[in-house]
Amino acid sequence: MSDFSIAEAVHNAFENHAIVDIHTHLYPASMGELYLAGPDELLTYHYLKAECSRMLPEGVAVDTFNNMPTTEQADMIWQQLFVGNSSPISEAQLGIVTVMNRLGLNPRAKNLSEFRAFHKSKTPEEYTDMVFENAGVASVYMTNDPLDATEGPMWQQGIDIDSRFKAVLRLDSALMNWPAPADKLRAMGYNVEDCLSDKTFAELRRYLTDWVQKMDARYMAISLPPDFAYPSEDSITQMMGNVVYPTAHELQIPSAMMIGVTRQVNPLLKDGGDSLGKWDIANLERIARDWPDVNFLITLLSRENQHELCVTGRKFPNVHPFGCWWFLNNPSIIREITAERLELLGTSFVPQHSDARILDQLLYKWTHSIGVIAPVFIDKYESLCAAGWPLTPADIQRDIATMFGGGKLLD
Ligand code: FIX
Ligand code: ZN
Repeated sequence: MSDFSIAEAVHNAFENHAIVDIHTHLYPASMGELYLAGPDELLTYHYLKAECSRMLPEGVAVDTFNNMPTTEQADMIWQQLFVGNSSPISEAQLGIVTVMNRLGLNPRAKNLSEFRAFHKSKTPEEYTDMVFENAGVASVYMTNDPLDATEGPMWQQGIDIDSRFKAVLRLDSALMNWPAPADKLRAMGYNVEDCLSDKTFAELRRYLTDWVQKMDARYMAISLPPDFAYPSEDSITQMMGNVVYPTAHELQIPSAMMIGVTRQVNPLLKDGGDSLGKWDIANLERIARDWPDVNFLITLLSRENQHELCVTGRKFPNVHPFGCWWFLNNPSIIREITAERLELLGTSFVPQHSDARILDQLLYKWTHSIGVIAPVFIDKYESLCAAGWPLTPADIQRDIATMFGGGKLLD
């Protein structure tokens, strides 16, 4: 047995450590319309839009609701999912309640006027400082896309980025559904061809290299469908094998693959219309084997892929599981995934990322995750002591700081 309270030491370790959040869709205030915060953006998060699409007032059609102006949509979501006649008990609904409580607001308010007034009372910079401080977050990794019509010009013109926001080069828009992206890339000066030629691959490698350097991107990321196969003649596989993995190897930065998303299964729900599927993890075995010097950050969207991802991590040291992504970011599943990862991988993984899109979400996504993850760590440390290991609070602080500080690959 230990001569100190393990539970207290674990809670202190989280209290004393400011989190590095390695995957989000957050942007600093300097990025203008990309910076999203406050009640209207929070309430119209696509998780809540999807849930409200199931509980609309009589006579309101799903596509009518999903096409409403943001403020009107936020008011309807507030009435249907919070004021209405059922408890806000889903994870996304609970999240809003947590955010409002942490901001000192009344979650049973009849409307959003108090929250809107509170949000308006602070500048974006003040709001950012308050949320980072209150959430215990040190830094967040963004999702950056040079081909995005709003974001691309910001980088071209030069922009000041708050040092708490780290860049990540996102590749979906440049590599998926080839040759759809070709015109945009040519307009940026990359002489790609519509066919998958060596010239196209070379120009795309130049695009990746240029933009990793321009953004000081810490890794490259792409989301891939459950039928992504390697090897294969599919264009996306050709892109990964001839462009992404060689560039990751040359620049010595991780390649993050987020696999299992089926985009727009219901387009009526817009950004809430994506779903999931199970991936054949034998593809990862082949990728990791073919590219032993590339570090792969991997998060999979299907619960059924999680145990085999842990086993694949045991077989390939360059496979780095991270986070409980999207439909897995729910307490019952976070608990299960974290336990099996500790049992199979020890501390060699990154337990969680927030995937936050709206700044205020940091206030609930981390509170809820740590509330579930901490007891799993407490249980494992108690087993370690029972096995006879003379554990110290410093050991626990070190482990938490590493695993929630970006892991071995990121800082
Ligand atoms: O591909 C991604 O980065 C996903 O996380 C998003 O597309 C998704 O909408 C999301 O934010 C899930 O939490
Ligand atoms: Zn994401």
